[in-house]
Amino acid sequence: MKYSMCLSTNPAQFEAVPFKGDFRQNVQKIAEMGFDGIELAIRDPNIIDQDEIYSILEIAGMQVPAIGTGQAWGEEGLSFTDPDSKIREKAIERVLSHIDFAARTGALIIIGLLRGVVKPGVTLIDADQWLHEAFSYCCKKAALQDVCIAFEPINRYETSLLNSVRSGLKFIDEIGGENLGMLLDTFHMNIEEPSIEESIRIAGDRMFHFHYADSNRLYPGCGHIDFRSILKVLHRIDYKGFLSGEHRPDPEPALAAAQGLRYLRVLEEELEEEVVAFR
Ligand code: LER
Ligand code: MN
Repeated sequence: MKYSMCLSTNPAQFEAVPFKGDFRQNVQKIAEMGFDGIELAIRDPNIIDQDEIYSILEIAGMQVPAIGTGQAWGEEGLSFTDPDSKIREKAIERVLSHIDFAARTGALIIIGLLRGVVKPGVTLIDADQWLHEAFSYCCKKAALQDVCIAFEPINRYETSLLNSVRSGLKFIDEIGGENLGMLLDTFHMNIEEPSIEESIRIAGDRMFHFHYADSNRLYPGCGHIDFRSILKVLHRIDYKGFLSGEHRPDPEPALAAAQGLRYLRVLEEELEEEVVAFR
């Protein structure tokens, strides 16, 4: 499997991004740990030096599998389902402003928290319509530059819209388009799915990206999620994307990232040995 680690280009309140702060130094650290890539969390592509970021990543030999957009919700309250049409428009514009840099880095664009929540006074019918319109529009624009979008089901405590993998799959089927797929996150699936393995199987090749964290959102091995059986299913469905670490930075970012990566790689080695022994 290919592994990446989440890194924010700007300060952010969201706790499950292990790396924030000095960008160059963090890229260096993540590369030295043996990750294959870096998932960037970018609040606003217009406030970062895209050329500098691109060159730091290129020099470090780090691929960029995905760009997270959730900080526009977390830091600025932008969303596709806000009752204020200006806020909805701003949220759509923000996604469109990610497309050029995503195309340049070969990254897909994650839309998770940016869907928003059903706010008081808004009907589910309205929220659903706004969501469909926003996704259809963003996906069409992204397709013009061969950029993919990954929709992330998020647990019920963070949003009232589209919590389960099944509801997410139905949603992306309604929108349609080759460039729209799913992002599955073990932390959310542990809360919402009857069986994480079965949900991964159902998503199959519609799964474009994957977030890992344990049940307590610490690095893998700290909670009760069965990563061995998850890795088995990922191998079985021949998942070719990245597994991206989106977990809390405890006890310390570099230690957490390195331990999580090591835990998953050891499990993969053990599974490989099992296959060899079985032959
Ligand atoms: C939020 O909990 C999350 O998992 C992020 O990936 C959302 O964009
Ligand atoms: Mn996630």
